[in-house]
Amino acid sequence: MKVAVVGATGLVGTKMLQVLAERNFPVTELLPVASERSVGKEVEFKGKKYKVVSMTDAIAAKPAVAIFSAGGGTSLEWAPKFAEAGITVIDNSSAWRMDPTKALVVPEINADILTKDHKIIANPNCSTIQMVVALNPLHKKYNIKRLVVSTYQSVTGTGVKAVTQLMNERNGVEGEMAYKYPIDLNVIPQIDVFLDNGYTKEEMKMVNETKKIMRDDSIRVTSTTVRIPVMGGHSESVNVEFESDFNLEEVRSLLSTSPGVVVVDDPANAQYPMPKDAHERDDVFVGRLRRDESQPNTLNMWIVSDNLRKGAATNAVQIAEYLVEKNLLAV
Ligand code: A2P
Ligand code: 11C
Repeated sequence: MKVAVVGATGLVGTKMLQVLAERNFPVTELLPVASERSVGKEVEFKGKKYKVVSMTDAIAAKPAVAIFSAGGGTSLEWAPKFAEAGITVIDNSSAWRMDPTKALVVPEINADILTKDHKIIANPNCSTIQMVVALNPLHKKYNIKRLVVSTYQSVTGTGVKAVTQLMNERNGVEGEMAYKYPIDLNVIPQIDVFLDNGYTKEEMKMVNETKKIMRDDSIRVTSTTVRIPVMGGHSESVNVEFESDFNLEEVRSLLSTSPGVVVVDDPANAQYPMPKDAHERDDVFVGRLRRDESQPNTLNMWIVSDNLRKGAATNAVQIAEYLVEKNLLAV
């Protein structure tokens, strides 16, 4: 199958290539796409070099699927052009996520909504994906009323520039700043721009995307998203209030048997999820499971995942795998 990866020279695009190769996605021809300035450059896939092509050439080659990770503006402009040519787009940007005509998919939760007519499919925000993978099995059992989430997000969520800023600061080298403030030895309680309601765009993504993916607008969500000097892997402290009471052992067992979830929760032996252990893993790691003793029916949990993998590339490739399995690709 012909596969286009748009944004193939970027941080997430490079991870897309790695994940496509690792999972042995049936790629017969790869079309790496990037901006005009990168056309002709080479990227590596399964030990072979491929030349970067332009958007127009990629559309003309009619891939079955195009996985986009080249920013919202690029997706808004180009995804419809691919879709018009019959190419199914899986888009990693925020451009289409809240469009009511577009599916926002985490395969473990709602891939069943996909049909052949979905030509632009949105991949959710990384911090949302890892949270809903862990929460959906609990929602099905106990009905979530309200979520209070605080995040601890890696600099890789911002891109190459932020990784460079952190390394420069660590090495005492002057350089371009991805953030307004130093990130090493610091914590920045702002991810993306502020909106009129005082929340950041990242915080509102967590609120809105969660309801859409879990197909339940009644879940109340409030979020504080924070950047920390960690190189890979987002962490989240989540306080979950259910409609009804829960059994902590049952919660543990539900999570342990849920696809994509690994429970690491052994306080006596100081075992809990940490970003350094989630690095290059596809799972969502859950620990610190305990009752919120301040009010009934409420659970505290700690959720960690590699933001570039399940938070971006792996989820997108899993969507593509589902489309192949269900024969939902047109070309
Ligand atoms: P390029 O390397 O040519 O700039 P990151 O988020 O890590 O910065 O990566 C962004 C990705 O999106 C890169 O592959 C980048 O290509 C690509 N990109 C940026 N603008 C465009 C565009 N207008 N058309 C196609 N690809 C683009
Ligand atoms: C971050 N979550 O960590 C962001 C990156 O909407 O896909 C991904 C932004 C998005 O900064």
